[in-house]
This record gives sequence, C-alpha cells and structure tokens, in this order.
Amino acid sequence: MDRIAIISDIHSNMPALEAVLADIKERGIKRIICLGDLVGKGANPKEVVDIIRNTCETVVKGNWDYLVAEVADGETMKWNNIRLDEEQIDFLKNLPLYIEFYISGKLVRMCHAAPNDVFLRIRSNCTVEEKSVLFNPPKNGAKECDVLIYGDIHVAYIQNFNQKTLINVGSVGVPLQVSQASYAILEGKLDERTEAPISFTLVRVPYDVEKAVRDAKEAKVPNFEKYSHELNYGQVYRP
Ligand SMILES: [Mn+2]
Repeated sequence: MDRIAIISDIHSNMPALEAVLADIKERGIKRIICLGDLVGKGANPKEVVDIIRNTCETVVKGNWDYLVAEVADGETMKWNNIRLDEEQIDFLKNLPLYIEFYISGKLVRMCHAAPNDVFLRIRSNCTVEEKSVLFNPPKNGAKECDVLIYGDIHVAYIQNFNQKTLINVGSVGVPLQVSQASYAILEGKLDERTEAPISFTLVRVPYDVEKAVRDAKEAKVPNFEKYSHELNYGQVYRP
C-alpha cells in the first residue's frame, strides 16, 4: 500500500506545521502533497514557504498564495508579500491549480477550493448539488473524478454521495472546530486503474497554540485579534 499525507492552509503558522511534519515522519510517510494557502495570517510566511518547498512533492495554489504573490493589495497581503523574496514569489505564482492521479482504481483530483477557481467556497453544509460541481472535468478532455480532496474552508470532513467521495483535509495553521492542526492520509495502490481497497484518514495533531499566538503578536501581524481568536477558539472571529 502507498501512503500520501495531504496538508493544507498552513497560513504561516510554524509551530503547527512542525507538529504535523513530525507526526507524518513518525508514521513513516514519505510523500506529502500541499493544497495551498501557505502564507497569510501567522508570523512566518518566509519560513513556511521554504519548508513546504523542501518537503512537499506537489503544491497547488490557494487564494491567499494568489493574493499575496500576485495582487499584494491591502495591509495583510502587503505585510506577507514584503517578507518573501523574489524566488518565493515566483514559486507561489507558478503553482498549478490542481493535480490528479489514479489510486486503487479511483481518479483522485486535489485542489485548494475548486479545480479551476481558488475563490469558489464550498462549505461543509452546502447541498450535494452545490458540492457536485467539484467533480466536474476542469478542462476539455478531462474526466469527472471519483474522489475530490480540497482545503480552503478549514473544516475537515469526509462525505460520500452519488458514488463519489468528497474530502476536506482541514487546516494545519488555522484549524476550526477543534484547535488542533488537521491533515489527511490517503492510502491505496498508487497508479492502479483496477479497484482495490482505499482509505482516507483525518488526523488531528496538538501543537503549541500559545507559541503561535505569541509569535504573531511579536511579529505584529495585521488583524492579530482576529487571528488569535481563531487559533484559541477554533471559530471564525465575529466582533
Ligand atoms: Mn485558507
């Protein structure tokens, strides 16, 4: 069996990323795919981009990666942009929007929010009809996928419907509902077109939330109150 760890939405949170990478290593998993939103919100955009480049075999583009590297408008995006060097900006600009491969007879597609749109937000409580668009072929000649794995909403869940499986891996750096870093493990026979056993695991990893909050305060990240609320309570901040 082949095992792949899928991480997403690190948002510059180093203590959370380190805890997740240590857990992946402890389990002996060698392959890691990242579903975007490396930067934004937390204290360490530069360090996080470097670590992700060195540890992940594939990285897809998130909405924050796009906004920080390619738009850089507004206080938060500028704060992140100026902390990255030219090579890191180029790396974020050139990320693909999705990747796909076969595992245990299933065509698996992975993206940040939707295969062709980093801004389409499909929440866990959306209807099956709304969620179904994620399985559509992203370009002419592509196929409908069997399994779609995404990030963006920071809420981890697995749902089966209409012979398909939809998985959100949650967020490493700004996890909602439970204040522990979230990621997923996919296990099956890689590049196998014949159906075989396959498994999807959602993992939660405790990490030093206090340190992440302290680092962000010291770094004077924009919207610190909102960020610390999200880390401490696992809820979107509503003042
Ligand atoms: Mn995000």
